[in-house]
Amino acid sequence: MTSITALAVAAGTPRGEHHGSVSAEARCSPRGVFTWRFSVATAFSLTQEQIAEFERAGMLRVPNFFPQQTMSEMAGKIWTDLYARFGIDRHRPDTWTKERPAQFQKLIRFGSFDALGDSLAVIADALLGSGAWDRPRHIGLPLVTFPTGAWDVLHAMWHLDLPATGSVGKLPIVRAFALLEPVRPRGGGTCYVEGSHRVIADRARAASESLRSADVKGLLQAEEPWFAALFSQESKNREQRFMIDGGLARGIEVRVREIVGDTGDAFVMHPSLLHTIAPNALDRPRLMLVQPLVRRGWNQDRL
Ligand SMILES: O=C(O)CCC(=O)C(=O)O
Repeated sequence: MTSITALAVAAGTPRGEHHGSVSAEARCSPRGVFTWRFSVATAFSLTQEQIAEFERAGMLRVPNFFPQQTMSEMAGKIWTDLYARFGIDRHRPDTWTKERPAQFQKLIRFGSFDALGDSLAVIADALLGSGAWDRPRHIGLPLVTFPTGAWDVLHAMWHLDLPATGSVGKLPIVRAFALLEPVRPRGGGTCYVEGSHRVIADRARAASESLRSADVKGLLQAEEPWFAALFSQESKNREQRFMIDGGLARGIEVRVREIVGDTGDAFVMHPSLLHTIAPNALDRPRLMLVQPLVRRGWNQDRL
């Protein structure tokens, strides 16, 4: 299991509450490289319970972490962009003609989500170590899913963000999600297999090598009946079986969960956690941002 306890202690951040963004300025240089200035040091550290939860599940929800006003302004920018590019109108579901709009580079390069920088720095300090991470070149990739119809636990597109190792050393990255609007069950929130990062680390240790997504899926399919069933289109009663019953793999409890929460919630994900896109069976779009936070020296182009 990857231990982050030492990292959080090493971060040396005073224990206290994070109250969202303080005034941080981000500027975009002509080459598109952001430089940030932080005017207020933010006091935040994870509690022992939060650290234990991150280690156990591979995902940590921090409720009400990002400021509501910032979330609402960023959601507004995405809606404006969707209207300009596709004629998608926030108030007219008949115009929601793209299920998963993408290509938000213009918004990102324009710095539309840079106000998240201060809060993200707090997460990176707590999980990667104070100052031990590289400032992202650009901040915030929108994840938007309009209603797609029926919901189920998908059998396909499960993946890891990075090749997994058996190392219990330092995390190379974490991935942070920001909820710009509430995300309700079956509403398109990313699905993940709670505990899978520990199964995969254990398997990578046995293999004595790092394992890419495809390797991991092949090994789990061959060796672990619960994962073999998850990856099979033939498996029925998927919600009951994978989300309610859960299962065991290499002696570790595993279960599919959705990212579900309220506006301003942060979710932080371990890089070896198996996850996938999800359908959206509700009548509102899923609006989130995702941002990898990268340990200093790690090549960001590998993400
Ligand atoms: O929820 C989504 O759209 C998928 C997110 C994802 O797979 C990722 O960020 O790697």
